[in-house]
Amino acid sequence: VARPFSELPGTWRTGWLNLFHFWQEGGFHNVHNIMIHKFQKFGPIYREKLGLYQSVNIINPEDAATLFKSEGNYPERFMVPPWVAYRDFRNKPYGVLLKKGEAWRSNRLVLNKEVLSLQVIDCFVPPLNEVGEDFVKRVRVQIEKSGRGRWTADLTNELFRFALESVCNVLYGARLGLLQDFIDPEAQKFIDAVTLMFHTTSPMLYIPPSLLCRINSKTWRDHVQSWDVIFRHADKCIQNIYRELRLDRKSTKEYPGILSSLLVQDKLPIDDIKANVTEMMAGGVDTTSMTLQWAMFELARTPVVQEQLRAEIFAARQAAQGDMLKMLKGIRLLKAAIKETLRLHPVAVTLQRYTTQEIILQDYFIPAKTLVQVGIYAMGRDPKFFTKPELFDPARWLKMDSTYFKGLGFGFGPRQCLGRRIAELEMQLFLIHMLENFKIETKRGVDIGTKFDLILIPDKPICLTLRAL
Ligand code: HEM
Ligand code: 2DC
Repeated sequence: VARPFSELPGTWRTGWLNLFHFWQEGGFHNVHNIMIHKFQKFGPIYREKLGLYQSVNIINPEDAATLFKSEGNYPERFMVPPWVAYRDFRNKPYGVLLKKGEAWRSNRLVLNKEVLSLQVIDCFVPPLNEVGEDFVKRVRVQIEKSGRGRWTADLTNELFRFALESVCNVLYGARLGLLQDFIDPEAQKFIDAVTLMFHTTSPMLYIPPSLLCRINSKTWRDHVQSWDVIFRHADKCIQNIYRELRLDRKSTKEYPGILSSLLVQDKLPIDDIKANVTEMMAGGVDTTSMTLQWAMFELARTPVVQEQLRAEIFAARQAAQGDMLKMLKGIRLLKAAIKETLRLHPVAVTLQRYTTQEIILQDYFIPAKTLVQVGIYAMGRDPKFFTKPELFDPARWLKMDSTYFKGLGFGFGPRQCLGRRIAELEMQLFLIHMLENFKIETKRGVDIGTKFDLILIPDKPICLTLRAL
């Protein structure tokens, strides 16, 4: 018979003391490394209490499988307190990110059809492809300007602009023009607001929403201002489309975009549509751009892999004869390279679920309603689950005997990432165009670490060189 919950290893008896130690260790930016340490110290399962929040942490793919298989039809993850607090403070509606129960599920089922389903994702290829091609044009201009056949830069903001342009072209069926030299200052403000919103979230992660508005700290005020900018700008974009629809100005494009489809269908209340489109617009900036930056960095450090991908892409291009949908079926290694990037550099340090019933993990009873976190960052770097984890080796995904519950970068099940298909296509098309046109290089021996800023990001600027092929 399994062991009782109270016998779980870990330092869960002293919540506030832990939070203090955590803060002392610079924990707010180091959550991912602290977790690796704790798994080394306590083994594959440990219990923890930070402030008022208790959790059980696991690292084993088999345990992740046990957790997700029991999650039921209304899975719940950790609700990021400052995000909830902002919406309650300003009286803004929740989208699927923060909804629960039936309200979450009914929204999510409608959105799945428009954002995630196989029937619709082919429609995203032309708009995303167009933005990918424009990014290449922009790089070419920069290379020309340099007069040296190459362009060296920190691409962070360029990639933010690319990512926002991409997700908006799919959401609104319209270009914002963010890959031109002079861009709408409002759009840049939106981009900066999303980054600041993430940045100000992490220090408030373990403070309950009810306390947050009352303390009125600088962090909280910056956080509120960031969300204000995000909601205001998203609302402006949404109004534009709404007006056009009402004036019956049909766009000339075949695919009108996710927002128009949702409005025309009329299956969700307008406030829910707005809340969800806002979340997708904000969720589509830092996530894909950071992943692409890491991907290019890893490819620059492993030129052999970069050449293999280029060869695969050239072959797929030949075979597809200009048919992009067909081409996307011939790039197995590139898809594996994106998985491999998310293994080493996941956006989310953990996946979390509240248990709905008692389950057994590592031979311990875990009661219902417990917050269980899967440490996907720690899992991706553990030699028990990935041989030579430090190597960037996309082919491992094609030859591993079992990938069972190991590729979890977008989460799992009915609550997995809503933007997954958009993100995957956007990143595949971007990398196709970049590798067809440029050699990606970086200075040797520069070590880039990881920083927790709610999402995981590089701890210093990554400098990349793009050389015309
Ligand atoms: C949720 C990762 C891009 C919108 C999530 C979750 C993860 C994740 C791990 C939690 C899933 C779970 O609990 O099982 C990523 C990664 C991305 C990415 C790695 C890109 C590399 C995007 C994009 C959008 C988006 C482009 C918007 C179009 C969302 C939303 C949720 C979510 C709305 C909440 C879904 C719900 O609770 O029902 N994402 N994401 N994400 N993501 Fe993403
Ligand atoms: C952060 O301990 C660390 O995709 C916490 O696009 C647990 C936690 C809970 C939810 C996670 C969050 C972490 C990281 C960022 C995630 C978020 C769920 C969705 C969000 C993973 C791991 C993200 C980035 C969304 C954000 C959409 C938003 C801007 C509207």
